[in-house]
Amino acid sequence: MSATWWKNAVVYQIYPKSFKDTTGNGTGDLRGIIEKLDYLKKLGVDVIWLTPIYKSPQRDNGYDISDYYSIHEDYGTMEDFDALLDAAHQRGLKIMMDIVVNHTSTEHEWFKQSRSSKDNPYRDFYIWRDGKNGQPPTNWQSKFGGSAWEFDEHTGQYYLHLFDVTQADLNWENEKVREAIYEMMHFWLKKGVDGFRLDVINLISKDQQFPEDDTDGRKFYTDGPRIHEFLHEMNEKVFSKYDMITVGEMSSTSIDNCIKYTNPDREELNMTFSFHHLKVDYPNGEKWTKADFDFLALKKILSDWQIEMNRGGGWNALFWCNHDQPRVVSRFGDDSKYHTESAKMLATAIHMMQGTPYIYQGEELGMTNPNFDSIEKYRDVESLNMFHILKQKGLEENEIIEILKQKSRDNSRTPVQWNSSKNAGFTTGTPWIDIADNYKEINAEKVLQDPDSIFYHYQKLIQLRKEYDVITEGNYELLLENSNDIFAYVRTYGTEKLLVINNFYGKETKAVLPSSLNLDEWKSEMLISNYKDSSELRKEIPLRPYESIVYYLK
Ligand code: TEU
Repeated sequence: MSATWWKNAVVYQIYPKSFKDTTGNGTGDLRGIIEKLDYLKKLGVDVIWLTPIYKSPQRDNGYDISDYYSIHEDYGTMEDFDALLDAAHQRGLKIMMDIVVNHTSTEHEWFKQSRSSKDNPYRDFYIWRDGKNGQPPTNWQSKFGGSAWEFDEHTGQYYLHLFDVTQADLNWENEKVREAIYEMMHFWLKKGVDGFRLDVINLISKDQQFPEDDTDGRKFYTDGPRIHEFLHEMNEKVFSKYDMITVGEMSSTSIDNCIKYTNPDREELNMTFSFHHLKVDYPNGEKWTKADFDFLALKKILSDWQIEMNRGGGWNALFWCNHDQPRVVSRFGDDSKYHTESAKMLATAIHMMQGTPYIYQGEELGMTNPNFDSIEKYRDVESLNMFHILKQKGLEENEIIEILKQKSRDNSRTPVQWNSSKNAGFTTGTPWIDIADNYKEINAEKVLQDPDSIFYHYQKLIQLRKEYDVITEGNYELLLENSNDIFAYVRTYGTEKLLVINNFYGKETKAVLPSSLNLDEWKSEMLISNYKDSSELRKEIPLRPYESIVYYLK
């Protein structure tokens, strides 16, 4: 296997809490994942990324870790984990762990020690500062709303938490913290896990002046002063010792930094998730408002990342969805009238780009946002915080619910719809969060029986990636840049081309291809489409609602 096997691998993300419950406690578990490995094998993915399964009070569904060395009891035991790892490896599937080291839970032993006194040896494991005239040390804001500093009466200082108040930021300036984290990483790698997804890893280096500005402070810790040094050290001390895959989750980053993170010469990470393309429905940067997406901005952002990352020798992680984002078919497609067509179109649009694709559980079924219509149905800490903050700002409850229906992270956290039986076959108990009520129409049992389903479309896209080098290697060029409904691009690798044409809307349209493509000089073959009788390649291609076609040219 080549050292860069991850370049044509496909990753499947599992959010264990909502995947498959085998005990009837309403929460998914590791045994449930084992049950479904053959299903994933059938889909054709190579790697499974598990969101955090460590011991945790679950304030942020496991992104608040209280012990890196044990498994959260609802998910099972370390024996179950070992069994999962074995069962996955037997099938040639790799397992990627989610590593959360920007912060720990305040229930972590390190924090308990740290909080206990100013001279405790663990005090400097976290970021403690004095207040200013009874106010927090800086105006920095938590990503989940409110100040990023929490006053702790016991020692009269504030600690930093960029996320929930129970997620205290670790002090990466402290070498002992770094050593303790590397040791923990070795523990999991020695067990045999195959890779890491590193949570908000570009936030770990804070500007030690702790300055203020007129925004939320993010520029003082995003891609911070020592970040590349820390990642290089992590690579040297840990990653370089194993054949593994690493992906960094990058909050509000830049292309330049992502090139640095992923250009192999720098020895930091293999690839990065960046989120700019998923902010095209945040008007003026504001997430908490109801808005349509800006299609031209979406094309431009994806294209810039394709072109610039390639030019700089970096590598993208490709994705539409994860456990923090709404369901893609509800967001950029049409989850009612053109459910299947638009779900397949979106899959093609992202899978034919350069990078390593990630499929989020249920995406291959076309799962939708659940449209939860009362606050009691929401579970996510960010959604619940924002509900109160928006209410204080004077919004009516029903207006806020409309926003949450579009933006809440719970949209993608409802249980996987396995079949049409009670609770969608997810659990025999009471699910920890409601199941979307369309599970009788949208479920795994159904898609597996239908050769034209979204599932088999994903399966085909994965197979194509294994067969055609141009998908992994080809240069990217955007076509029809100003089209308001078509997203078309061409990939070129030596004497091969891939032409990818997607109608992003529910109206008929026509792609008029530029003469610079010299279509007469190529032989073309249609590789995949989401309609039975799509047009052959020609200068003008008629497109039906959400029609998506890929041609291979040689
Ligand atoms: O998310 C980091 C992050 O910045 C987001 O995608 C976040 O959900 C968004 O800004 C909220 O508006 C990661 C995890 O994926 C997320 O689930 C965790 O809550 C967060 O880190 C803290 O660990």
